[in-house]
Amino acid sequence: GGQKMAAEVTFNPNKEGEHGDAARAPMPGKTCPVPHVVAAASTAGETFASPKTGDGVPPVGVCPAGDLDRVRADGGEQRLTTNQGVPIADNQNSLKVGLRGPTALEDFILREKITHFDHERIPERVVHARGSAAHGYFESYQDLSPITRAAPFAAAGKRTPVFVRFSTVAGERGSADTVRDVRGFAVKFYTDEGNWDLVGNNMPVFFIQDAMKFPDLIHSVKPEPHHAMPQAASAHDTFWDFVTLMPESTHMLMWHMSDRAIPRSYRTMQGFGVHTFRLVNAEGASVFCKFHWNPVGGTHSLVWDEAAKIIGADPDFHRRDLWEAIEAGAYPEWELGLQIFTEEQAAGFPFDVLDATKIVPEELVPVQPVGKLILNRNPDNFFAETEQVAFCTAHIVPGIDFTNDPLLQGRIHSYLDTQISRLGGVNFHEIPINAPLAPVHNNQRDGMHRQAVHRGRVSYEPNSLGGGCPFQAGMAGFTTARSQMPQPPEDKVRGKPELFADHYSQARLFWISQSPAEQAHIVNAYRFELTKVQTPAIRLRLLSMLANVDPILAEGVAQGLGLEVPPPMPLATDAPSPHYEPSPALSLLSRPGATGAKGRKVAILAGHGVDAASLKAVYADLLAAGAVPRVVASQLGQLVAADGSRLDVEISMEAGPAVLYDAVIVADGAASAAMLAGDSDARDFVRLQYRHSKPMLAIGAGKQLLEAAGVPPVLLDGSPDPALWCVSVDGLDGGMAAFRAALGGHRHFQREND
Ligand code: HDE
Repeated sequence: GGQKMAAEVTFNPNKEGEHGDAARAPMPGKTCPVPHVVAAASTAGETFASPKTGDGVPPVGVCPAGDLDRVRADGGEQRLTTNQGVPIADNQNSLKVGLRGPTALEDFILREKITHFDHERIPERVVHARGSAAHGYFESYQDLSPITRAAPFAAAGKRTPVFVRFSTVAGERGSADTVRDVRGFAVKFYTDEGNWDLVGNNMPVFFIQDAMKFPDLIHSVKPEPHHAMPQAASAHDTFWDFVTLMPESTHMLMWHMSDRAIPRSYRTMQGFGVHTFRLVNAEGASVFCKFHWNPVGGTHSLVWDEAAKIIGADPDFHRRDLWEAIEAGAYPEWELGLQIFTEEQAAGFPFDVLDATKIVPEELVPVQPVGKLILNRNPDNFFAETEQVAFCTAHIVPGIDFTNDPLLQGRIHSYLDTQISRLGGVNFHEIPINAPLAPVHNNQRDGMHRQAVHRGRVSYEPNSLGGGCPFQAGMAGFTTARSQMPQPPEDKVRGKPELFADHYSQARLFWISQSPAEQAHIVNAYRFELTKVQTPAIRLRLLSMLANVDPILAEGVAQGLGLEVPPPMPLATDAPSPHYEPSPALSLLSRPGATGAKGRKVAILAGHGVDAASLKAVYADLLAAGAVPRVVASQLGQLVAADGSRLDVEISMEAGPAVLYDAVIVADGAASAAMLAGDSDARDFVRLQYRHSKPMLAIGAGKQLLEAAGVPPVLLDGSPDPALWCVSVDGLDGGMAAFRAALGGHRHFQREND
């Protein structure tokens, strides 16, 4: 055994030439053998293949965003050079005057390397700094040309390459994924007529109504400026001070306190364009439109205790989930839905469609599915693609147009502007991930880092020396939609339309549309956040806001804070507030998803003496269902099963704690169960699975662990737990069928009693 191990360990063969006189003559360029992935693909990888994380090698010849081969760099089987292509003999030692002497200033190799390193970082995004992205495509279900001439919708089955970046908002680039926050959902369509960026969020409304307030909002949520705390959290005084002084944020706060703010995965959250946009057809006729992305896997979230623990267990939880799903071929999918309505219809709504704190309820305007989004390729390089991608709301294509939403109007300016400092100048559109597939021809010239080499002497228009080229596209080009309603002339004014003053009726609509479990989570989230707030007056102000939403909500939060509900905050309008019926579409439970157990992670807890046959059977069963089983034990190595066979442990409970799995199975085997029952890690594991309302299955003796952990088989009211099964090996088939069904569904919150 020892000998076999030693043979597999690789050592650095260059080390021997680094010391003393041997260092005067460079070694003849020995290299370690390039890892086996070379054989598997034509490009050599720098990482070792792993079935869990992928081999890091781009799939050869698949590049939906056009041919990036000209910019792909790969050092496999190449010699080391400087940035000028000069071969480097020794990458270990700086150039010294004698072995113990000072380093020479002329060591341009050292200086080039260190200088480049010193400038490796670029400014992170001021918001949405933490993100993960993937390539894929959008496929239109039908020809939508009667309503829009936008290229992606030109024909049924038409595919448009996309690059999609998901993000949190408040945290810095290195912050954790599962914090309570809004998630960005930004889609770049590389269309035939240029790039279209739909820069949305996973919630359909926003905190503020006017771009003027955005810097204030973000300053309030970011770490407080004197001590730079807390990181990636809204649970602090400045945020709640600001939003409770801005009653227009009430509706968005309901979403922000809901489970939407702690998604299970990027794959299981909706996306929204938020603003009302316009769709324009070739005749110039336009309709209003709201964009919805609905995940095929359904809408699933974490619970707060779990999300908080995942921050420690795996701060990259969402990034890893997205990466692994794509590497495993379980491509995330969303359906694009449109809510389409006319200006005349909009004029009759009880809210203003230019107000980004309002939704258009699906009962009022149904969501029509028009296509699907599939993410099927991970980036080759995080920095080059995910970090350098520049989304801009100003990037629209013929067939899409803005509305006068004052939040959107401000964004049109902000996104292009911010790239100039973040990406170092006005030529960020030439960075490969940002470059459109459609050709670019204009008379813009020069600027920092210009890549294009423009030919000829003409860089103006009109010109005769260049034959008048590039020429105006005329009707084939981008034109702005005309309003279909007469627009009276108006004075310049700083203000808002009257309907913007209704701050509460849609917050109430959201509240009354939630299931009891979701309502309880909202109350608990407010309680948590406001407990972290240190200023009592801010807590009271929040309660006075909630008193305008719903008495049960206000009372629940007040109780949690040990306060009485104060009188409601004065309303900003005397107009009677519109009445809404509950909208089932607003509950996460309305979308269980169509992908079942696929991609769900299952821990199989086992110890020495495990029953190997039943463990292997459930493992195979889960794999066949597309789930991701893992044998989890006290430590790595092999388990000696009851029948004397050996089983590999895949991860320990220390490295793979309960919060990282969607469900747990406790394996059979008397000795195994006794070992687990005596292990406090194992007891904690099943307690947390229980507390987080996840499916649990104990096979045979495995039940002993649940008993030792005090996990009850019945609910408080005495009824059987709907997602906990103790089965004998004989009853395993039935137990697994029930377990698999539960795995694909929503959590069983009946267990929760706060
Ligand atoms: Fe953004 N936002 N935002 N935002 N936003 C940025 O642009 C801004 C807003 C959203 O993955 C910045 O490139 C203003 C709403 C996403 O790269 C910046 C206002 C929505 C992303 C900016 C808003 C969003 C950003 C920072 C109010 C949902 C990440 C870096 C007027 C519809 C995109 C950057 C990515 C990023 C400004 C409000 C979504 C500073 C001024 C509403 C998904 O330009």
